[in-house]
Amino acid sequence: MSAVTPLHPDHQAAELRAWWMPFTHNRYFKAAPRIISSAKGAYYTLKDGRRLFDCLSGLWCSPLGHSHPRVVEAVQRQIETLDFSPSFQMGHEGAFTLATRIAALAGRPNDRVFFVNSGSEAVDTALKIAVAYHRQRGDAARTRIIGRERGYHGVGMGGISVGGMVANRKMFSPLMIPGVDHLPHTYNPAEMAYSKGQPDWGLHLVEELERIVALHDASTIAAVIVEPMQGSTGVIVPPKGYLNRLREICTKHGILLIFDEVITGFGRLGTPFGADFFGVQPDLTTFAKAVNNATVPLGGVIVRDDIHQAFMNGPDHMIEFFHGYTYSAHPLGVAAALATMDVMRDEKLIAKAAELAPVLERALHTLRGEPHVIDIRNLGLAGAVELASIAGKPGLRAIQAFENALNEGQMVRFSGEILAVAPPFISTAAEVEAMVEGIRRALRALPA
Ligand code: PXG
Repeated sequence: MSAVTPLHPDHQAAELRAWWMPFTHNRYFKAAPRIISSAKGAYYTLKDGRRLFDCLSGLWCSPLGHSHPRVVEAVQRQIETLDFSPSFQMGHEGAFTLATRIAALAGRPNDRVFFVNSGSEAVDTALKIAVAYHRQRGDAARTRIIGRERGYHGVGMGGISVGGMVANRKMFSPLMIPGVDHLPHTYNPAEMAYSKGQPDWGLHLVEELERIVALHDASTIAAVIVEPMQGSTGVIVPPKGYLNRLREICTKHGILLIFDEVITGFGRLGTPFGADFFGVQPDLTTFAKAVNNATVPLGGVIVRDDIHQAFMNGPDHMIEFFHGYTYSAHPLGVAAALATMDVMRDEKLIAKAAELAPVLERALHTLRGEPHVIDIRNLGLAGAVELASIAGKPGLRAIQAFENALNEGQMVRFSGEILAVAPPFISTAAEVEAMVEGIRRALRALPA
């Protein structure tokens, strides 16, 4: 007797066999594949001809829509001029320009930017900088990192360790970095269901950091890492005052505060960074995704100047930080980022996201009372609709809603029982409203 699930005939189709798809129900997908063939602006076209509105801006990463002509042109020009440039012991001008512009956009013109190729690498890099910084200062016992339940910080060994999504952790427990603890998540539907924007309830939960500090002693803690708004776990919005208080507690104990802004960076909340939205400055900021509209993989870490300075000692000819990637500051990624930032500035797209945010909030909350809906949350140009599970089949309801939405021309994101939306900044108000009406019909078409 074999414990292996027999292959559905389609799984054996030569063209679908080899790619083991990431974060995907591979067997389910390959039984009924959904193949994207092209994208332009806010719409995808599938191989079967269907045209779909891009409700999540790719995977939260393409706020300009797809193939923006200025980004396309910049990448084309770059590939003809300098397709690759080593960034170990050499540099190219675009990377210096981009670092300067990102620090300026963040309102931190004196700070430094370290480039990587993904959000996961940005997180692992930030954790390394945090621990190494304390060591550089002679405070080498500060090694612990505090994450948060339901946090998502990518899939590197550091990221899954500080992250708080159980499925991403349970199979890999022996690989976790030691000395990590977690704050409780702040989601409590009994207290905050259907909140618009930041919930009034939950500020007290931040005091758990004091308890964790008392348990381990501040002298052992290097950093706290949180997403200003938890994105992947379904738009979990921080309670009013939570991040301000988190900042206070970290400062009081000499603990670095890392904001993982892979989703909230570059305009998603209608401000350049989440830090601007909440009026709370972290010490380190990770970014990726929207920095270059996801045209070419690129991410990075913004580092407070004095943290960088702590590494600048020893002989000048010595490497100060033994870290980096072959593709750090890849010229194509950099060119795409410079063009993306130009477009955001010239088309005032961050202000556009801020203008669309109330349109999304109003429309999304009209789904209250639709079949199986148990909560609706929103912040900036992002929102989530949570559905009640089918008894004994967790996750299936959201898949069905996702498939129904595809039939309505809407490509939403689902995860667990949550539908998430974060439309492109170039969307019109009418498109945002049409997206919500498509979701409404998708919900009404669900089995009882
Ligand atoms: N940090 C945060 C806050 C993220 O949201 C990562 C790190 C990792 O980034 P990379 O580039 O390594 O994937 C992320 C990624 C979703 C979804 O549907 C979210 C992410 C990625 C894919 C899908 O919510 N976030």
